[in-house]
Amino acid sequence: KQQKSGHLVLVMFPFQGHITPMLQLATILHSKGYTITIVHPELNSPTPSNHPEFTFISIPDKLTESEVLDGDAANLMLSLNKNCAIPLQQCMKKILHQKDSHDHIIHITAIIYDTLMFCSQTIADDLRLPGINVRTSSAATLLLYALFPHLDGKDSTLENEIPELQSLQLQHIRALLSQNPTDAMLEVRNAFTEGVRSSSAVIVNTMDFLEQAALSKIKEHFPAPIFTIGPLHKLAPTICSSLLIEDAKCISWLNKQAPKSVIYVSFGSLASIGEQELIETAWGLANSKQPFLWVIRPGLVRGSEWIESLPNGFQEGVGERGFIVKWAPQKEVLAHAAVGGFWSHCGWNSTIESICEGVPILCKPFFGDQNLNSNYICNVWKVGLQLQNKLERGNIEAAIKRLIVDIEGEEIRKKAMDFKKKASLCLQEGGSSCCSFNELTRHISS
Ligand code: BUP
Repeated sequence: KQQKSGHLVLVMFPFQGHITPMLQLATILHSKGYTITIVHPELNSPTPSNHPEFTFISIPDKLTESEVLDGDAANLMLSLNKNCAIPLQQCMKKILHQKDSHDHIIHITAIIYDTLMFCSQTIADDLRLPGINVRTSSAATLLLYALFPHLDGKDSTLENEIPELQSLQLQHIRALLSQNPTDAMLEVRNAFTEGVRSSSAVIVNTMDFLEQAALSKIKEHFPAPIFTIGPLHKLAPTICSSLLIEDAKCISWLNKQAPKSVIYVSFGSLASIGEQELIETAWGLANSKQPFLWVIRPGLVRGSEWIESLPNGFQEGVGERGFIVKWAPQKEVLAHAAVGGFWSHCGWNSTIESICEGVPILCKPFFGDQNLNSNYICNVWKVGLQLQNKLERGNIEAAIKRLIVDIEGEEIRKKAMDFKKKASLCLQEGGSSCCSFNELTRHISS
């Protein structure tokens, strides 16, 4: 049934860290009276029966198994956008020719698309519809995209030449840069920045107080209004869109642990480690003597189905002190009083979920924007510390003690708790995200 505010078509990028925030955004917009249609590629399709309030339309993505699994993110994004462009356009045209139960033509008020589904902006332009770009990563990452053309192949002296970089600290984002970016990388970057430049608005899942400096710089590079409406997971807390089943037994285990004693370990939905790194992590956790909750996702350990490569004697040695799950109810875990620290890969969702609960972070970034997020966590916001060097049991044991037991960890926790308060203020009436959300709905209706 068409609701009074308008009809929004949301286009999803099919990976965990993108599906969840998009569904959260859909839920919030629906609660404001919008009719929601979600268009998604076939890969990792969400479960429509969990959301009877939305219409779901699946489009063929023609991705091959090797494209999905070979790990080249830029090529995957290009294929996905190339393969989905025509089906997406046909789908939009079909929606525009439909009639509702009162025989009225269905209008589309705006196409709201994940920044990585950049083909959507061209389709919105062709159909003369507003295209709204959704960023599920930080504002700093967006700023970086504006700066990439000045950065590739350059050295750190540029930090002094380009003032924007002072807040980004070039030496910490080196992993995001490339001396020889591939053609695919350059094409993807251009498509991202073009998408943001031509969109009618940009939604960023962040909070003003976290990224004030980057946000004001972004405005100099991109003309579209930016709406900072995070943290989305707090605005739509009931959304569960996990591709794997959450293991709720870990909450009963957490209930038995002392306050702020547990280190929660999760490397997100995509990162992988080698067998030796798994062994070092296992002994580092065991030797720390702290209780730990560890997500070992199927696929986390390269060449291993699940936990068969855990070292002999490890599970017997840690006994009840350690709990391993395939997938955790992460937001509930981070909000639990027993959790004292989060050893994280620093994906953006995990970063803000931790900040919102005041949980200090032990950072071990793997790729992409995780390096930039880790730099912000440790050096700018000071709500975490970096796991130095490689995954080695001695480093791990020492870092966990620094975070959970030492006075240094106490200071970081105070800062993290302060951020928790600030994050909750953003969502209250008159708070920055609340105001930004109201402005967004005015923008959509204008
Ligand atoms: Br693992 C795990 N339970 O056990 P990020 C993750 N999550 O709910 P990404 C669980 O997945 P990139 C688990 O709460 C977060 O919302 C977690 O998103 C949830 O990292 C999401 O943190 C993971 O953005 O990589 O998607 O792994 O850095 O590419 O975003």
